Amino acid sequence: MTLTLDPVGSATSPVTAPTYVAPTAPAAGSSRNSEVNAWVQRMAELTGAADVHWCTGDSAEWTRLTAQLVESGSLVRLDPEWRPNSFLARSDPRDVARVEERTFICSEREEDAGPTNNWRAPAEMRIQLDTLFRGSMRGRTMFVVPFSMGPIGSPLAKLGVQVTDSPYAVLSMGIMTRMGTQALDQIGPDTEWVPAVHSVGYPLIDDAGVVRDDVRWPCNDTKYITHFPETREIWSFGSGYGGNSLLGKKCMALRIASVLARDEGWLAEHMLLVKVTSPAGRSRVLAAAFPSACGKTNFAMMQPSLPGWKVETIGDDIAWMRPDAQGRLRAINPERGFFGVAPGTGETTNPTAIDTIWGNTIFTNVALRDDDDVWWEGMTDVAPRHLRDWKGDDWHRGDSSHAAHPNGRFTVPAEQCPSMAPEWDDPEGVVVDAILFGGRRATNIPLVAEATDWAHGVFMGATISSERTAAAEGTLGELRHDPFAMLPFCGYNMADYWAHWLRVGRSLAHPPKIFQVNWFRRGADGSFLWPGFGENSRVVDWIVRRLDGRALATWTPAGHIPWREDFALEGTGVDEDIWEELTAIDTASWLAECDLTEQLFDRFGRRVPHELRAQLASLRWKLERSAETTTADSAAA
Ligand code: O2Y
Ligand code: MN
Repeated sequence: MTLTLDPVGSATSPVTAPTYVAPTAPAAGSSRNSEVNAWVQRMAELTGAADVHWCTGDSAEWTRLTAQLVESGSLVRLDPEWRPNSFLARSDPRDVARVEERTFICSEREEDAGPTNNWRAPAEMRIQLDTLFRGSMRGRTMFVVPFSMGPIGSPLAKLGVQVTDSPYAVLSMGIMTRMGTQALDQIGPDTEWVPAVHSVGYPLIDDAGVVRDDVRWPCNDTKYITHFPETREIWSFGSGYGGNSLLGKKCMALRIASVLARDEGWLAEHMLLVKVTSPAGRSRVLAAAFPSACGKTNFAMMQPSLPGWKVETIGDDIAWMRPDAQGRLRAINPERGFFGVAPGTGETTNPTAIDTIWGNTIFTNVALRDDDDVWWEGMTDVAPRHLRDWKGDDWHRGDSSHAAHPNGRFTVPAEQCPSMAPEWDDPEGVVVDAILFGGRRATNIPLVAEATDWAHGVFMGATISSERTAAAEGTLGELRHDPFAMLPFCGYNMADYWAHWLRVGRSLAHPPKIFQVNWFRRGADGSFLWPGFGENSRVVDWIVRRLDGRALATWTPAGHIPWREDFALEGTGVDEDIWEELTAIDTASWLAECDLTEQLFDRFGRRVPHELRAQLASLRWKLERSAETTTADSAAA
């Protein structure tokens, strides 16, 4: 429904910001929570929006908005025979990804944001935001988007309300969250909810009242993605893209939720969730953290190569995990859709994702085929002869430029994924049996290692790292730490977050076992040692047998690693020599890495939990001892 505001004036009559006309009674579509209504009113006044639309999230709204965006040229309707109810969006080329350098945590004290977050004083940021948002929606509709992160009514779910002037964000939030009336109904007079303000920062009427035409992808060169952890608010300005504009995802479900989780005794994590079932029919749930662009969606939708195994998807990006009354960790996927990277997703790498995106999908920054379907690098082995690239320009097979942007995306409802586990939207969540931490490591980190206990597992999570793979990212090969794969997503001081993990572990009678995995180790010739993809089911097999106490392992300073004889290698081409390389713990390079870990810890000073300093000291001691033993052994030989 649409609230009435003063008219914004014609193109020739300059106007000041429109004045909000308060409805005399709560308008249909407004909230039972008076704070929500008052906040919506304040935001409409601040932004000068021409009107206010409370989103219902129903199919009529979807049909109306998509039709409007097709009409205005912001969306291309794909051929409904190939891809029913699906659309292509092409963003402004300056607005193609999350902007970490423009992402801020505005806690009262800088040390509470910690050295890995950009920090601004809340009062200072509020002044800046007030200036930016004042009049930022002039001439536009402000959409009110109520959303639930987690199944409606789940004890683990959290509610939010986003206001936005981007219909693309509305449609995407409708796919990625439980959005609209059903979420609004959950917000009673005393219900906790997170306000999230978003503007693309492209008003259609300027301060002087001069009107301008809209553009295909409005945005602003000035961008701010800001979070206020103490007051639990999100303010995002200037970008219409992904994590910058779908505020339920990274902003709410990770940055703000990590703070809520700290205060309430649970964990908000950048983790996929899968249910794995062995040939014997025993099911286990694994949560796994990998830094961005490490193939999380592929793992979440894995087709196991090991006969008899089944992997079912619960979530591909975010897990909320809470201790239950039995002292186990219970998890939900707070999202309702996938915002997956398109390039590299193909019939061979991820056939399940390809099946998922049959329709009802918004594609962003991928290429358009002449027959009005989509294409991207890696979708098929051979590119179509002619395409329109992600910018809408002519593209011919053999051209050196990318047809799709490397961060091109598909946004699709999770329920369309054929590998979804029936429990994926169970409001009670699922019990987590194991947690995996992975990075993209060419060296040092073995294929898989089991932590000796929770504190060792937290140490593994805190030291997740990847080598830089492109010179553009810095010195090639240099180690980049991404603790818990949460570096861009932790809403408070990362060292306090480690302490929180240790605290949660102590509160669990039946904690999940923790493992470190690495699919990306390379041999001396630079080639990958492990085939990855569906073959990762062999690692899953070993992990699950470890949970059952049925797999053999060798102790190393890095944790327990598999016995080759007890690891399902047949058919992989991984021989004894390759296995040695895949699992080698080289003392000298591990000791050198300990120095880098110390440097990481030193950035946080005295806030690093003593348990993690002790883990580092113990690792060094074990490495030095194992070096002495090896030297003594070879001397004896
Ligand atoms: O660039 C963006 O806005 C998307 S980033 C993203 C999207 C889905 C899942 N994970 C990520 C990420 O960066 O971790
Ligand atoms: Mn992610």
